[in-house]
Amino acid sequence: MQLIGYMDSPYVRRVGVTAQFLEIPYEHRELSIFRDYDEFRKINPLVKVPTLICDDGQILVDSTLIIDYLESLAGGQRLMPSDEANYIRALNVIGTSLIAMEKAVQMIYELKHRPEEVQHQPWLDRIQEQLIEATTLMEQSVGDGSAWLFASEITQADISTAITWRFLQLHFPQIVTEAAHPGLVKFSAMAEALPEFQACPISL
Ligand SMILES: N[C@@H](CCC(=O)N[C@@H](CS)C(=O)NCC(=O)O)C(=O)O
Repeated sequence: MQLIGYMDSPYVRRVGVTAQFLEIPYEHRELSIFRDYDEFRKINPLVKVPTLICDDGQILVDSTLIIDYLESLAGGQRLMPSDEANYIRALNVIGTSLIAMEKAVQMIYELKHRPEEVQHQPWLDRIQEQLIEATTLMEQSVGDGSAWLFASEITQADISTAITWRFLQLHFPQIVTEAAHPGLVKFSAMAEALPEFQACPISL
């Protein structure tokens, strides 16, 4: 099984870290959707990361779907709370972090891949506002950041939140500041210290 994409993509990293927690081995292949476009296209014409090449050669995209598949490989072991109320809360937190990732990626594409003369400031303002709102919700979820969201067990909600914060700090530390998000700073440090996170370092 091959996981394609750099860990600088939060979507790739959440798949990588999840595979580590589930103890599912994979070969990691660093290909860029921009710099390696032609090579990537030959493997997956959708040119999206993460791309997972399964052992039977089938190709999967979308981090949430890939995680679903990994959990099936792990005998149905899920990094989710088992009781219903907490399960719904975990889905809510994961959804929020996925929106934060999406808005940050949209901002990067607007600012780095669209020429300045055709950038649309009202759209940028809107994405930035959504990003800030999502990060505020993430901060509220982690509280003071000293414990996992659902007591002792780490869940996908913790993984996705921590990965999102690290990604935001790489790209937008002036917009979503450490000073305004002390809980996330502490929470992220706790997560990044784990071997499963350290096995998926971000290479820039
Ligand atoms: N919903 C997808 C989003 C993945 C995504 O947008 N990845 C970005 C890189 S961070 C990408 O492939 N961009 C290239 C493109 O959209 O064409 C997921 O969860 O995997």
